Amino acid sequence: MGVLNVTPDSFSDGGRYFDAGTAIAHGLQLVAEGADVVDVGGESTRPGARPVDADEERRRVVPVIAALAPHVRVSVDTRKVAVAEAAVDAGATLVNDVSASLWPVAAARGVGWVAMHMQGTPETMQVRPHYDDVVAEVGALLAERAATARAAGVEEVWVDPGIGFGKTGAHNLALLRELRRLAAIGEPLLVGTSRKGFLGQLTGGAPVGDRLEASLATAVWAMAQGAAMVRVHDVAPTLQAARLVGEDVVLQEAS
Ligand code: HH2
Repeated sequence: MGVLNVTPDSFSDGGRYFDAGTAIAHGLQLVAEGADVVDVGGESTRPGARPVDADEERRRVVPVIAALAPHVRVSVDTRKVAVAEAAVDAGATLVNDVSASLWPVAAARGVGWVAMHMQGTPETMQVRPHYDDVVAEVGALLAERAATARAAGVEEVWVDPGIGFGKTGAHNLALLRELRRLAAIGEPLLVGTSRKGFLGQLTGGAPVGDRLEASLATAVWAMAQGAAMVRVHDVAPTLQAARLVGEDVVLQEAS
């Protein structure tokens, strides 16, 4: 899943693809690099981000989704019913929902749904994240939401631990270490580590533009631990790294 942020303020690429034409061109580039899904978002959910008005968010994402949908599967990264509905009308077939609350839209429109775990809201989620057992608590919430969505008639449900969403570095690492427990929920697992802050902490303070290696390592780790999809900014390098590890053929040829 390639990330396409049509925002002025996303943490790693804010402002780069804010113009619709530039965003569409970048989306097509992600497709050329091999993305199976392009995830279009019009509201940053980085720590401390201010919510965006629904009309403004819709205005940002709809033209981009409409232009990309004939070329690739498009997901919409939103927390808002109105935006999700407009995105589906424009051609999106997957609702990527960091609030894990929009399953009724997916059920009503017959599209897929990603339930992502977040503690709190982006504005305050990193203030003092707390869990007694982060893996158990995240897993329980995701399992409960997935079951609710299935009961409501959603036929395609993904679960995502929400790396960095109300989690300390230690929480993120515990979740990554035990992804297999989340895969055992029985729904396909999506994981997003790309360029995130905890990778900066782990690499001795690498700035956001210097986290490719850490992003690749964690993406490959996630796939090896059962993730069915990873959400990344750098599609071509991720695909190359994934193929190297995933295809026995390549390793056999090299040995
Ligand atoms: N991470 C971000 C946004 N959406 N969706 C899912 N399912 N999983 C994630 O880990 C996830 C997500 C944050 O990354 P980004 O979109 O690059 O930044 P911003 O929120 O600042 O736009």
